[in-house]
Amino acid sequence: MTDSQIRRVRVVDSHTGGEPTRVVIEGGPDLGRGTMAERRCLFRDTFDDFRSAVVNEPRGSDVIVGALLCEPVDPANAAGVLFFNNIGALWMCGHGTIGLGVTLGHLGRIQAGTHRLETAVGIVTFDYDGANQVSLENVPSYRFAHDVAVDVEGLGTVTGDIAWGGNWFFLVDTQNSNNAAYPDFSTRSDRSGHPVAFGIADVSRLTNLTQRIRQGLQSQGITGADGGEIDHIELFGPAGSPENHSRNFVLCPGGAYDRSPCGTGTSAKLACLFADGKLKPGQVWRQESILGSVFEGSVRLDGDSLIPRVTGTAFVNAEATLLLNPSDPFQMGIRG
Ligand code: PYC
Repeated sequence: MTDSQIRRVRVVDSHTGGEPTRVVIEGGPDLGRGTMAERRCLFRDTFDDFRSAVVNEPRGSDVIVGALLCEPVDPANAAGVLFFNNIGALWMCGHGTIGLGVTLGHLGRIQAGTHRLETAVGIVTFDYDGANQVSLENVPSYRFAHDVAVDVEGLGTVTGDIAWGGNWFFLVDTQNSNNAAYPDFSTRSDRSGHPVAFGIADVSRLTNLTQRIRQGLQSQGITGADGGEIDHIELFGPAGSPENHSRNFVLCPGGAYDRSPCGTGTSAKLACLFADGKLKPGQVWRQESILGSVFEGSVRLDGDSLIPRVTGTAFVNAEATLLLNPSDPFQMGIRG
């Protein structure tokens, strides 16, 4: 094997509230100059090997979200981006947008200020503070269905909302009157008597539970608009810190849980709170992840569209060159 036969892919890794993002800055496939939605189809259908090589083991792990940096269609925009994970292409990714903003700043490709990003679901605007903080204005988000009952194997009937926040979510308030009776959703009390929802020790139990909720949705034909597959499940319970409003646990499509509060999931939550009259435009919602990391959210109205704003911080933690060696049987990653 000569050195010239080894493909080199340059990446920058970061994490946003504990959730990793791997931005491909060089060596990715040529997807042409179509829209990001068109390039997403091409990427999904033709370059799945490349996706797996970047995020899957042995180089990556189930939790890494990849972000392929693309030339934007409109040169006035900062970049185009396609997000992907251990099983396929994502539509949008909030923590990944925060990670990408900080990565572009780290690379000197953007300065502090407001920037526009082309994604597969539309333009996302973000404010970058020049260091580690990004506030993104997501695509319009909305609640699609309220109080949807799903039969869950080994549990019973769970009630939740279906909402779009750039991906499809099923959102379960573990404390509402339909769900709170299940021991799986019971809270504990900390030393001061404050109710504590789930924590890191509950991850395998909650992963199993949310996977069963997802299976229930699939087998009962419950979807988002236009048959959109609901591939993210989000549980909510009391926050660990009195400064925050809620804690979540988010199951991602490939079976990993989101270490951050999930940017698209927080957007979906904001849309549900707004629909319930519990959040007014400009009011702040502090969403905690299962690790305790926080996104601050709010909404504004643009005509009839609800635009979520999500603020979080990210830290760059590696710059690397991936080597794809044709003689390595796992050069393209391990696929399930
Ligand atoms: O932050 O939107 C998000 C996200 C989606 C999947 C993992 N993180």
